[in-house]
Amino acid sequence: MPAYDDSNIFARILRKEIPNDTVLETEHTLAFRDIRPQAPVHVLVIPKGPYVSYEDFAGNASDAEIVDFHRAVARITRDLKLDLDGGQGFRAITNAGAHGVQEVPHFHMHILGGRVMGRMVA
Ligand code: DGP
Repeated sequence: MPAYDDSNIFARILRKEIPNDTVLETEHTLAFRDIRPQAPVHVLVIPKGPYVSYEDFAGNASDAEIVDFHRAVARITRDLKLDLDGGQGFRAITNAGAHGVQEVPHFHMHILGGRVMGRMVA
């Protein structure tokens, strides 16, 4: 696992050095609109802790951080009417490392919705 580099753009957002369009903030999690949206709804959900990628977060974060993160994802899908009760669904993805084409080395989940997604292709 590469060392966490706190100069990345999401670390700067967490330090409030640059602005963001916040959707939800909880004790351990921040969610905000993607600056280059790929769908009518495109939200990034990040833990406040310094985790590089999904397996870093899932393997090393506390239970409280992991639960808080996933509850935040669920709440956002409900609040933005993407869930299967109030809406028509969504896609949640995370990119890791060079093969995953991860641009920002702070773990994040993309929540995409508001249109029919393309079929998943490698
Ligand atoms: P990924 O390839 O999974 O690392 O996606 C990184 C995403 O982060 C990409 O969709 C664009 C978004 N992004 C990059 N810089 C900023 C920023 O300064 N603000 C916001 N809101 N999003 C950003």
